[in-house]
Amino acid sequence: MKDAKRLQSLMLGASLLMAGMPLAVLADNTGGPTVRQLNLHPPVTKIAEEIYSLHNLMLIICLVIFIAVFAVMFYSIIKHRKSLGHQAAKFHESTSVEIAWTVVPFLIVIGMALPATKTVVAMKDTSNADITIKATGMQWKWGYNYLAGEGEGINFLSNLSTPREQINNAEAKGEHYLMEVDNPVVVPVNKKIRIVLTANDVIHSWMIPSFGVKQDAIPGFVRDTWFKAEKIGTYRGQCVELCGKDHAFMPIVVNVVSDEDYKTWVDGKKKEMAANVDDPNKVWTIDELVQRGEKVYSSNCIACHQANGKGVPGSFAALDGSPIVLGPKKANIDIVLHGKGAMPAWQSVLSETEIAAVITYTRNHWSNKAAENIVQPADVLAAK
Ligand code: HEC
Ligand SMILES: [Cu+2]
Repeated sequence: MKDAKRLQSLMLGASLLMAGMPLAVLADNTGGPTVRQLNLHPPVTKIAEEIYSLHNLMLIICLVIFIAVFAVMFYSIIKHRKSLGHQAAKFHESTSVEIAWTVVPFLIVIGMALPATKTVVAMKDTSNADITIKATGMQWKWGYNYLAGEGEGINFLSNLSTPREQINNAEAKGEHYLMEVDNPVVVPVNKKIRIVLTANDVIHSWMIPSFGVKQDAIPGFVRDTWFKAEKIGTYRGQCVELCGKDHAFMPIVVNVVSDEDYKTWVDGKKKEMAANVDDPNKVWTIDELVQRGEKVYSSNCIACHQANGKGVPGSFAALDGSPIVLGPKKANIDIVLHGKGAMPAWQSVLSETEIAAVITYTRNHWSNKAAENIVQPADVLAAK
């Protein structure tokens, strides 16, 4: 009885020590990994908090078992050693020992599983969300569609914004190296956000450590998860399923803002989208298309086909000198719209104008001079 009391206070002391320490160390960190980081990220959701205390609890239980088992073992070895003249007890089968070593681990496992199950069940409860956002994993970026709740209809692509010079060591690395994007997800604080996940090509995974959220995005399946951030700030994560060559280059950034800031962002984003809607019947000049196409190319195609249009031999086809790019425009439009093998389909990702622009660009850039050198949005619309 006395021993049990002592054990209890030991555990309490240890857990207090562990709970207080890491948060102070990581106080300035808002998501990305830090140099020599030792502990989990500071939690900003209830679930992340529960995961954190479960982690500490399990660690303490393991530590106590470790100490107890080794204490008994060393005590037995030393106390009963041969040099003391100890005689081995000669018995076979002991019902009481067998019951003890079955019941005690069983109780320990139950004691660990009960609180863990409670948290896992809460993690899966995506009902009654205030806002639903679809996140689509793509090689190598994330697409976001606000499906329901305030901001419904907003959609955008979120690309790595770290400059290539930093990646190639031509420039000093920035503060959020490889953990920054051009278009972060924005959500209001203290609202339940449901994230619906899928993927376009291979399996990706969406993770924000501070939210306690990690869910695979699987092509052809729809999975969901949720979070309710309780603190305004910028939180960062990464794709955590090895998804190919640029797996390290598809970070996730979520800005948690106040209700008013969220309203302002929604208004701004809607205006921006309205201004960007392209009329597919507009007739463009070749210069306009090439100019626009260059931007589309560098944010969507460059990872595979490369800046020099030579692709990666054996993996990604060259566009410079490609018979498809130089041939009739119909086949070129088809492959960009519908994809082929490892080449993604772009019809639901890019607008008709963007597709027409990027095709026109590839037909007139590098050494390419296609006979049918211009593709209009109307051509793309007709091919859909
Ligand atoms: C994830 C890598 C990837 C991305 C991103 C990508 N492509 Fe491709 N692309 C490929 C692969 C692989 C092929 C070869 C497909 C095949 O023939 O099986 C290909 C083939 C092509 C072809 C046909 C070339 C030929 O000679 O076979 C064109 C045209 C093309 N891509 C245009 C584009 C454009 C335009 C974009 C950007 C909007 C783009 N691709 C983005 C991987 C990619
Ligand atoms: Cu990925």
